[in-house]
Amino acid sequence: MKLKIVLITGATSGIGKATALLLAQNGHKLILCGRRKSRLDDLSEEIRKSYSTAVHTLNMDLRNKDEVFAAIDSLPDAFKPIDVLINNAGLASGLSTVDEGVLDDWEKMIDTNLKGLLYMSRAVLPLMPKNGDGHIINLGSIAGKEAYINGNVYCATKAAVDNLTRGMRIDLAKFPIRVSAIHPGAVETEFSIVRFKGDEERAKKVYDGFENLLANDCAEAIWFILNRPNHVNINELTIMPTAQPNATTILRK
Ligand code: NDP
Ligand code: 8X3
Repeated sequence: MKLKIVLITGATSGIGKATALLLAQNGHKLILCGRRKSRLDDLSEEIRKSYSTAVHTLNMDLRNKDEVFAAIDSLPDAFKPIDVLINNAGLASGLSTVDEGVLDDWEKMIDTNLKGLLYMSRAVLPLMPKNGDGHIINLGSIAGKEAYINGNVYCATKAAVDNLTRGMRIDLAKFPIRVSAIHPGAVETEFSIVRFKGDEERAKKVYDGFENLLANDCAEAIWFILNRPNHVNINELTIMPTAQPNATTILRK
């Protein structure tokens, strides 16, 4: 695969960070985004030292459209022709039935998982080359394919990402810009710590007694998608732990 400029949202942790490291190992030039500046600084330092790859960081909150557009506007010319956008940042906040739902949690999820993804895509698209190298990969979830108990709004945001991916693919085929999605099951990252608002003990229990996916399993799937020739688009990959045959079934020892 030719060397590309790749923007990854949510690169400070989990799947985004693993993807950044895998792409850096392979020489790609990276733009890394997230709210936690010290994490962005540490990761870019690690990448520069270990792989001598060019890295630029954008410290911003995806929920704030002015911040998103200003951040993209601030890119040095050398980072502007963004070939690949990985819309990875996202979160679940809380786990409760819809009748007891916390409005602030709903807004966080809708604003990050859906509106943030849209803002970033809209800001980046004018910069993407229209020569066949452009590619967007969205992070959906098995939660967007199947609803599960108490998942309501999180599942709805991921179902929206799933259908938005289909719409984007139709709209952008004319350039052509490829559009793909990955839909993982349970991956042990900071996801559950965030969902349970810092309760690490409760988060750990989500992954007890079975072999969950690792962030790197998702990074490798992204790598596979990106490495297809320009005439091949992987529309989507659903990636599950073997012990999790669907969203609601986990075989624990
Ligand atoms: P992590 O919590 O480890 O990482 C989430 C990333 O998103 C962080 O880098 C975080 O950065 C970033 N982020 C969250 N909110 C914002 C925001 N408002 N602005 C900018 N960045 C933000 O979780 P994962 O790596 O697991 O999650 C990555 C994606 O994968 C998400 O979209 C998630 O929904 C999806 N997914 C996860 C699964 C799992 O089981 N873990 C399964 C299926 C899908 P920071 O806090 O520094 O801003
Ligand atoms: C994250 C996976 O099943 O915990 O999207 O919602 S799940």
